[in-house]
Amino acid sequence: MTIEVSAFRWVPPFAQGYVRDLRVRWALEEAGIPYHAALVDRQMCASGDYRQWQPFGQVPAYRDNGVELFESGAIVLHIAAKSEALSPADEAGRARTTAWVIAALNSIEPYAQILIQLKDSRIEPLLDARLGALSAWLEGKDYLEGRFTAGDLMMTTVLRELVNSGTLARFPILDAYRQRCEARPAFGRALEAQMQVFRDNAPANA
Ligand SMILES: N[C@@H](CCC(=O)N[C@@H](CS)C(=O)NCC(=O)O)C(=O)O
Repeated sequence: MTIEVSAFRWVPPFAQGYVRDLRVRWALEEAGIPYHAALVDRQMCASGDYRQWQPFGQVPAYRDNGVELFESGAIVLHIAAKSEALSPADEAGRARTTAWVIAALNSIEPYAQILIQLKDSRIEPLLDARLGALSAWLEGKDYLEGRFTAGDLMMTTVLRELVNSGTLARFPILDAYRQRCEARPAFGRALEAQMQVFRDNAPANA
């Protein structure tokens, strides 16, 4: 079967280009694996059927021949296990890739989300400390581990959420890293695929 990835049929402009199916689309594009976007709306996400696929009623959810999954990090790691475009094949390299995917989701994203969603500036010193440490790690490197991996993919999707607030501009090494990763053709194809869905399904009054 063709891999299926759930994605919103439409979201307001501020969220377009940031919905987390982008992570999965990008991973599949890097791996050169075709997929089908299963478009959903809020009502469908609330249904019992969809919650059997994604227990929180969110996107993305994923299915292939053998596996049904939710959580973008788990999905991206699953795809990375299929493709050396996303992870070295050796055990040590795979483990480092996993560590950076989790670092993006667990050590950076929660702080970024508090700033973005709750607009709580009390988080700024904590977020800045994490971004400063990441910047020190990346100094003189193109990628987190010397080559592009799923860890860079996930980290980029987290960092790009900090552009509009001006936060990332204060960390030039991170901003240059984000732009380097976003310049990858696979990212461009993934972003365009998400945006095309929103253009095709824009409500008349949007
Ligand atoms: N931890 C989840 C988060 C997924 C998530 O937040 N999805 C958003 C879109 S970017 C969503 O579906 N929001 C609607 C909702 O939470 O009801 C993942 O990484 O897959």
